[in-house]
Amino acid sequence: MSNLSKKRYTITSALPYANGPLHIGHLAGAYIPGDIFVRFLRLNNKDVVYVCGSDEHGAAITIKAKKEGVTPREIIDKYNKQIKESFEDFGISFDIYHRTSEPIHHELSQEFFLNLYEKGEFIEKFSEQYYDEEFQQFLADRYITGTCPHCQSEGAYGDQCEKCGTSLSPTDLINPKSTLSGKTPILKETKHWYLPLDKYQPWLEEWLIEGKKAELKSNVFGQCQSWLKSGLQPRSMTRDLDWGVDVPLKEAEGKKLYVWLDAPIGYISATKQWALDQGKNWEDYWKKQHNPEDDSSLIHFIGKDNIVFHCIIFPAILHAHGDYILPDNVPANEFLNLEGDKLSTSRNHAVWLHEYLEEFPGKQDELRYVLTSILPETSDSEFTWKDFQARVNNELVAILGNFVNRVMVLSHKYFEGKVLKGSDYNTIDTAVFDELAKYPALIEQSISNYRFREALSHFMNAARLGNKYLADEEPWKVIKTDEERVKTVLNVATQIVANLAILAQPFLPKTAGRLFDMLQVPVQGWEKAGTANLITEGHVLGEAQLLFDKITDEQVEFQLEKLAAAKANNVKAATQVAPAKANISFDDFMKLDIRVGTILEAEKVAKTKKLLKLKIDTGIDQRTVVSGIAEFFAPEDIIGRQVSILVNLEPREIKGIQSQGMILMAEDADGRLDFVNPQTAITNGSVVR
Ligand code: B3M
Ligand code: ZN
Repeated sequence: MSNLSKKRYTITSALPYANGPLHIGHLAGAYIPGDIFVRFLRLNNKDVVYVCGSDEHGAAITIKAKKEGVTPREIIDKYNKQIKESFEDFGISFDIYHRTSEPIHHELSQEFFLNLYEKGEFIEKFSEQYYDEEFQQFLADRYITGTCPHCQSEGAYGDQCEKCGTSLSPTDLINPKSTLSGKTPILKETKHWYLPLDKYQPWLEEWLIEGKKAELKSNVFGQCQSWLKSGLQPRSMTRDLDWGVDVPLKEAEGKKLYVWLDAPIGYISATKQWALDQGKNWEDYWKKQHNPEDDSSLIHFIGKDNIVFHCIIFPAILHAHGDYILPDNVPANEFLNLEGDKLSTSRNHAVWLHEYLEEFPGKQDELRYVLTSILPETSDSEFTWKDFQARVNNELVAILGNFVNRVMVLSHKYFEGKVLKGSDYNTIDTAVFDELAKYPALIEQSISNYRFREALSHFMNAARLGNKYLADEEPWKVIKTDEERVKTVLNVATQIVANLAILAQPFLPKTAGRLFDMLQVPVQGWEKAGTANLITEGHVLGEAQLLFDKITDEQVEFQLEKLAAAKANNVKAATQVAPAKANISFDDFMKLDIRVGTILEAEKVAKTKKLLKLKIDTGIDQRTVVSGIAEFFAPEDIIGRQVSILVNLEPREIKGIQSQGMILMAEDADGRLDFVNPQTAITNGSVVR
């Protein structure tokens, strides 16, 4: 119980990047564990705030925007909405789901930066950084790719090689290329503000390694230890980017805060907003001065790829600031795999939450149950649809659902839904109650140690206890000879159902609600769990409803086919190339007049999704061309680009605009477009042949 001895809890789950929908890997990493924990705390009348929100800065967002040819703002608005709705529908019980693009967050992040700046905590360093001359932009780590110096594989990023996992800095890459222009970037001097993590190393060793050895999960402790062993380096807290929180210094114009500086501060700004909305004081949940007796606990639920940020960098920032409490624990999970393969957004190898919710309406608890049973708590684990089906059918339906249903149906059949008491409890009954009384403490012990799989299996054992009791006592047979005994058996069984309703709340909130509803009793807190008289004699039960139904083979097949189709699509996209057309004569070819031109102006054509109206300097003249590229390129991003343009195509009217020529584009099997342009700047009007 030691972990749960605090009065107040500030609980966070990682802020998902608003650059794509949620999948089951996210749920199993940071959200289901956080939600179980929080629901448990609330049941125990703790003062809890559970915060989350979208992480809306960083290269994750701008790269996605580039890919979709829209602005970062459009990306974050789209995915924030989708993610928020999925969480709500699924039943993750955040007190607030906030956004790091909100002004209150920008202000607080800047305040943090200035606080550290004024204390002289930062080291200012000039460094050479890769710069894309064509795009006139410094390149964030993720905007540079090249060959990994360790494993020699292509396509490693400036911060990490995803093939061998090595963390890199951009200058480590062999043959670096800008992902913006595709060209080799140059090194250019720039100034940045570094957090001297090396300076905090001794403090971290004491606070984290010595102080938390006993509490941290072994996978978390191991990672922290190896980070510290290899020696911490100063890390830049600012970036040359055009999307993010402005660095609040005159001399840093155009620079932004490092996303991993502002994102965890998002937990605090979310709390601030929540407190404003609820008439609470946010400082109670975050500030040392408000917790003189150390009565607030801060706990971060995350996936394993975020450990260093939550265990080392963010605590170092909080420590340097000085006013804030530090995390008590960071129960990070490992990764969840799917059908024998890594979950992958880009390969569409995933179970998307919004799709699940549509395809299995009302079955939130089924997914919660299965994911909780297989949480990657200490090592990676795997989700398969067959296993999903088996766990739902053999456990939820056959044990929990079956037990509850029999109790309800028999009570109605024999006693019109009345809970009665016949003959006295016999030794079997009292043994069952004794057994039942153990579960609340068992579950509490597991939850307080972040062992949610184990906690759930205790809960299911309580359901098994009920199921077995009913099977052994056979009220459907005894009714013929001893009605008084049947009254008692169903009374005992109903008390078990009421206990299950309480115990189910952290794990299966929807089901718990339905149980209370069926029993026609008000929702009860944890303190009542384990007791034998939750339902008084004479109480009338509500209608019996089926809690769960079976997952069919067809449903499993459908899901497997979907995954197979995604796989086939990837293969097709990788290999599908249109066959060559019939030969033409050289003279025919020479009829085409293709020139290099520069895009001078670009704007969306009103009421169309695909069209941009471009003004092109062709060297010969300046002319208007309508081009179907709006889904891939934002107008402001392509001004100044050189393109190839067919200048002697007959003018055509498109949406009321005279289009004089055609921009040449490369198109892949998925319909993705890219410009066909010269690799170095060349005079407009140059002939392409
Ligand atoms: N958005 C990274 C991720 O989704 C990041 C977490 C931020 S938590 C402050 O993996
Ligand atoms: Zn590598």
